[in-house]
Amino acid sequence: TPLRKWEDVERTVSLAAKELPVTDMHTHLFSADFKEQLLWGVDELLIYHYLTAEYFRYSELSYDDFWKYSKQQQAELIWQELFVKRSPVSEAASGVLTAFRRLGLDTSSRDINIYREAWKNRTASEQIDKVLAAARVKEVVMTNDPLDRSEREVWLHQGNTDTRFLGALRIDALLLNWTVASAELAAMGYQVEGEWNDGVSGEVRRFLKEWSAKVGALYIAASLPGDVRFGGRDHLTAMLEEAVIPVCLELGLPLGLMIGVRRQVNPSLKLAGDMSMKADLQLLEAVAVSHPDLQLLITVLARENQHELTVLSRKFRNITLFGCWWFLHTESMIQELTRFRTELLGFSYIPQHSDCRVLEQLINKWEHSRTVISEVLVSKYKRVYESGWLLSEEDIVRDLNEWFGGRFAVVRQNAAKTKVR
Ligand code: REL
Ligand code: ZN
Repeated sequence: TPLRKWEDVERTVSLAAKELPVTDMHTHLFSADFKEQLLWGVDELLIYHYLTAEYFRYSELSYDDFWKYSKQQQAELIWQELFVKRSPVSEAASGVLTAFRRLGLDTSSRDINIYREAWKNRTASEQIDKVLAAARVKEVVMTNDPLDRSEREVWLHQGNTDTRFLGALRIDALLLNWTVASAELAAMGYQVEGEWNDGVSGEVRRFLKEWSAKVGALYIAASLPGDVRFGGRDHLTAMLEEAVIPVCLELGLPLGLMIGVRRQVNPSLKLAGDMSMKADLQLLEAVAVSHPDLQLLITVLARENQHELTVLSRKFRNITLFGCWWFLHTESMIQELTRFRTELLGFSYIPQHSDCRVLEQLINKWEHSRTVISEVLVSKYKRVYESGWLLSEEDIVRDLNEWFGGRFAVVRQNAAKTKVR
């Protein structure tokens, strides 16, 4: 039934955007099977690398001294600097409060121990249930790197038993650090020593197939710096052409590329020391045009590349852009990006992923994003409504579902068409 009153359209959108379940297609979270690799709780929230970086804007402590402290002590220092000495207004700091509040904590206290106390007796599994329910996240895609020994151990034993957590095979080292990757592959029993040749690429393909199966990968992915190019006689091109792309096509999996990170501009900041850089989208264009059957899930980190990527997506139906990544995951950037992406692509993209590293962040990252997505959609519907087009609740739910998981599923279905049985 059509909603005749504009107020009803507005209300329906805002309710549906709040309530509809989402698939979070890129996170750094793990299921409880991964034990301490699943980060959750008050101290982990506070030492999130986004907040560590903000802490050093104020603190005069040396980096070395900070890193010598325990996680609890680091969390206390950050709490003091970012929540007590001044108000927590940044995206990352205010996000902590959103998560606390939605999980039922009384956020009027400035005493960190009150918050710690509240979750003291929780188990990881209980917290996962509470968080997924509060965030209305139905599926969480992990980032799975078999070259990481502690993660590999889990996969070699019980693996992941929680069906709400899904796998994605991460291959940064294969593309960017072959010295390290080949040593690790050799340690796992793959014959990759010596020159790059057909035998070596065959072994890499075997690794990719075996481990995609083991982690139940929905896609294969990597983050790349902005200056890598495709098509020359370099390692990255050979790895993509001879191993990664053929395996994606054979298994029917999309390739995810996250482009535009400059790692470790300040190594003293550790995980917080990475920077964004403007990317040369030649790589993406060249891969898209030479492999029309390969589905590409793409996000770029530089704001300067956003318009170009959106336009490029219109040219290639095998490119699906996703998310407002990292430094773009802020209220104003999500607003800007979602607005013009919708203007150029309608519903044919994935507006957001969370990139969470700490479980409870699913709540704030999705709540803040849902609000912006809802505002943008309302403003776009407004024009349609004023042209006399009537929207029903079913239309609204259908449209939002396409953004909240439908598009991601379509990309995977399209990728599966090349699967060799
Ligand atoms: O997947 C990636 O490469 C990045 O998202 C991460 O490296 C980054 O540290 C993450 O926490 C950003 O949100
Ligand atoms: Zn990430």
